[in-house]
Amino acid sequence: MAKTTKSTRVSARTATIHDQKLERGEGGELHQTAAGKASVLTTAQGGPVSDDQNSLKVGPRGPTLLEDFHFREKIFHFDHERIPERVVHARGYAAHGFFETYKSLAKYTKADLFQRAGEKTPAFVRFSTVAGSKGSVDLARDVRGFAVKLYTQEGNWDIVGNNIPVFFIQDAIKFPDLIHAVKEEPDCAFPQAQSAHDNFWDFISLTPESMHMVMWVMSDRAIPRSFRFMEGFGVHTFRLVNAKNESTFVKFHWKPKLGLQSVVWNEAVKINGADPDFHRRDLWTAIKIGNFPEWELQLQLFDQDFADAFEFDVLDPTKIIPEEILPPVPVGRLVLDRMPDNFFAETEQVAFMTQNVPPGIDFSNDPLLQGRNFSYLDTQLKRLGSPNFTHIPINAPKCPFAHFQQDGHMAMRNPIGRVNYQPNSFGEGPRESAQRGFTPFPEVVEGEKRRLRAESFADHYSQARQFFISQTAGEQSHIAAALTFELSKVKIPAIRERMVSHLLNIDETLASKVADKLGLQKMPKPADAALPTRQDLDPSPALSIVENGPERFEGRKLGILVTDGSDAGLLKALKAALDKAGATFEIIAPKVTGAKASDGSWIDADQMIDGGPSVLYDAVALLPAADAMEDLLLESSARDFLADAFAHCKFIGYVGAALPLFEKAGIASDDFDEGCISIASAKEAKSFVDSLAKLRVWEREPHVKMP
Ligand code: HDD
Repeated sequence: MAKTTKSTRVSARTATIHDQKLERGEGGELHQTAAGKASVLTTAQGGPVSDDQNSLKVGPRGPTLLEDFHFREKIFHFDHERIPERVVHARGYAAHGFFETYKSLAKYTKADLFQRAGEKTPAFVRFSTVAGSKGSVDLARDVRGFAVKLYTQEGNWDIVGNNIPVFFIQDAIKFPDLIHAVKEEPDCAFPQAQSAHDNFWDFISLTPESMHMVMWVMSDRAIPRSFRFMEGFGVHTFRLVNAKNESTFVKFHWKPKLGLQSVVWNEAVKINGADPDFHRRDLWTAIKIGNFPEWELQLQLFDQDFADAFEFDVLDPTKIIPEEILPPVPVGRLVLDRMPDNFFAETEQVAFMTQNVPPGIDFSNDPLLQGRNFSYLDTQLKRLGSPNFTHIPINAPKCPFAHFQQDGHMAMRNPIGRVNYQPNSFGEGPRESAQRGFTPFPEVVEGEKRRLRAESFADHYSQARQFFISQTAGEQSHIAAALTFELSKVKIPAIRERMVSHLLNIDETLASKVADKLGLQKMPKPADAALPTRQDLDPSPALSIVENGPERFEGRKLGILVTDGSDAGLLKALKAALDKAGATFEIIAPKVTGAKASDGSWIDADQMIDGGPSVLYDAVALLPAADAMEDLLLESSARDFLADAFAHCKFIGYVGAALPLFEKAGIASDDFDEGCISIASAKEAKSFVDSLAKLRVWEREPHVKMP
């Protein structure tokens, strides 16, 4: 007996090192100390645990005993840690914040959150990609989900939108087909998080209604630089309903305060390798350092007369109302200022549902929206496993609530007392309120019960063309390149040709470019169209990313490459200018510990050159010392750092000593343009930072021939 006790103690000591602990020093650095005081580890039942390193065995070498309830509870719980990932939008990242109303909208809606200027409503927002699994990469070419939960005083309101204002299909009954087609092919189970494969383009090329959305998805909108720099859209037409029961149609738009920005495809591919968590790290870091992302809620408001006169059906989710025709009105701002304490508890378990609307917000008859209103409730039951998913704190309303729903798996709160029904004559429990309760807008509807698509939904190409002609020349070339890339991954030539036949109905030059790049022997006939493409729709500048960029470099990040001997004064000036612009930076050095500056001070590095390629930054500055160049020129990652920054049309600040690196990167002095800026003094460092607001030197693009 004594022998067993002794061996158990010995193995506990050898299995793990208990007496070490990392603590923060005065400068915030972590270093190792002896263990501090910790609370006592318990089982889920609250029982204190004596040994969490060794299962209960007979003798030191087993067998293990079934009576070890702590071991069994621990493993049982681990075995059940996973829940089904979302069938779409599985990969997501969320943050808490608030929505602040600018001024009362009582004229249009009785929704409580819009009644008082300055009213703050708690918010939780989840951004996502659509096609990939939970563990896929952030920079997939894909739509981004933009789901907003507002905890209003009259119940939760979910605006479950995307960063694109239209959708692939007009009727929810097609959603399973669309998603089956875009996800991994079912026999081989690849490609992951990519639309570049036969099944997707087969479905799309057989679904002309998707053409407008295809233009958006092939544009740089599908590879945003950050969640913080993208728009969000409610997509459908909804209704606002006021206290007099009058209805106004509405479309919801979230406009990022810091302007729009995307990356280029070649960059996206490299970011996915260098930092698959690029978007979530960006949001996490921005919020942690107090750069709270902000969007303005803007509404497109219109009445039935406008809807009747507008050239497309406002119930068709493949159409927009151009902002130049119906300017959106700012009504409030959304600020994200806190990360969830735990990813699973909040980001994973949050349940968004289009049917969550407070009194004063109502649906339209958009057939996609009507179908979504069924799907979201259903999917939460599957995913979260119980009708009591509203008991999970992230899903619970923050306003008072009372109902008689009871029991079921994992019930956290049941009605208290005898009465669990109404009406009752005990005078207990909640009752309906005709004044406060949700009442649908009393729209009169009639018609034959049939499976039909409205004639007014039949034009599939005019707005696709309008989107295309609203882009800058560079943006148009990105769309052509994206289509070519995607279709080059399609193995069946007939599918490629079918797609080109649709492009012919959108823009002939675009179709020719894609056909040429794909090596099509002869041009197919244009696809049959129910209606001819309208050539008279004006371009809408609001649809271009480049035209809607930021005014400053604010919220962006400069990558600064240093070596031993880098000019300390220049670095200081650069940092000060960035700080003033509201921008951040990372230091990249040959060694991750950092480098010794010209004045002997130490420069802490954030990244080693291999770990900090220039694709992770919005612009770069090269501050190497002449003495360090011989070694730096041997580093292929230093060469790539510059070559990529140049090819991706980024601004490059440099000191004279860095010039040999340009040569090594294949950039001749003749290639230098307005984006290659010498920074020899503090003054020049400041003007370099001022020029960064433009973000990219697109004029360079035709010369670097990016794909
Ligand atoms: Fe959906 C999730 C956005 C059409 C069925 N959808 C989901 C999410 C977003 C959207 C942002 C993720 C929410 C989160 O972060 O948890 N979906 C859209 C938009 C659509 C759209 C903007 C078109 C305008 N969706 C759509 C249709 C259906 C669904 C037509 C089904 C008929 N969507 C779902 C779903 C999901 C979902 C299966 C998966 C996980 C979830 O709901 O909670 O119910």
